[in-house]
Amino acid sequence: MIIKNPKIEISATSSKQYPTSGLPEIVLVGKSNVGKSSFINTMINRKKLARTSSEPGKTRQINFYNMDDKFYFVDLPGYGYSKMSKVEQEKVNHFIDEYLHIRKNISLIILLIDIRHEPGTNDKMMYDYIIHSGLPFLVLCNKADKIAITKVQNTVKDIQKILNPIGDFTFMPFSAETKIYSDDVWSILEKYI
Ligand SMILES: Nc1nc2c(ncn2[C@@H]2O[C@H](COP(=O)(O)OP(=O)(O)OP(=O)(O)O)[C@@H](O)[C@H]2O)c(=O)[nH]1
Ligand SMILES: [Mg+2]
Repeated sequence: MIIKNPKIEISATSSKQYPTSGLPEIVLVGKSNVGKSSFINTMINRKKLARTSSEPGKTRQINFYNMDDKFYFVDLPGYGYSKMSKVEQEKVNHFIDEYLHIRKNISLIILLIDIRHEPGTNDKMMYDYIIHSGLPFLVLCNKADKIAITKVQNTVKDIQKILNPIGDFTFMPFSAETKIYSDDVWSILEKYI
């Protein structure tokens, strides 16, 4: 899919500011620094629409990116940034929970996991939360460019075995850096728009 005019609609700091247009929302979740904001930029071929940083904890608001008035990419703050104070982390977690809990127009959740590491406690909690929500989701193992291409498929399988031993959900590799898997991901996303 080609997005002609992607734009930030609102950087929400409270649920009162969520858009009211009713468009479907594809939401990015994952730990801090895993590449949620980069994912959005890569999918739409823009370098800087969503703010990224090598320092974790960049995204503190809930950013709604309007994609040609067809759907939103929703960029959530990351969880598990160890240098953030406990109080600040609690605030972020509450903000994430609130969005996932009350928002009715979520059409797909994309959970990003770093392909280089086993899913951590926070990832497992988020995965369980998503399963219990009953919402459609997709797991992307990001930063695939950081490991040998010959190891990518097996590493994705290993991550899936930890989170989803039965293997009945979709886990795929991704690289926001090289874009090699973005066509495969678009063909899935199109079903939810
Ligand atoms: N090599 C590589 N680097 C990546 C990839 N995706 C993201 N990065 C880098 O990882 C860092 C964090 O990316 P962000 O997109 O800001 O991560 P985020 O999940 O939005 O982080 P928070 O907003 O802190 O939650 C940046 O330096 C990106 O350039 C990838 O697929 N490959
Ligand atoms: Mg971000």
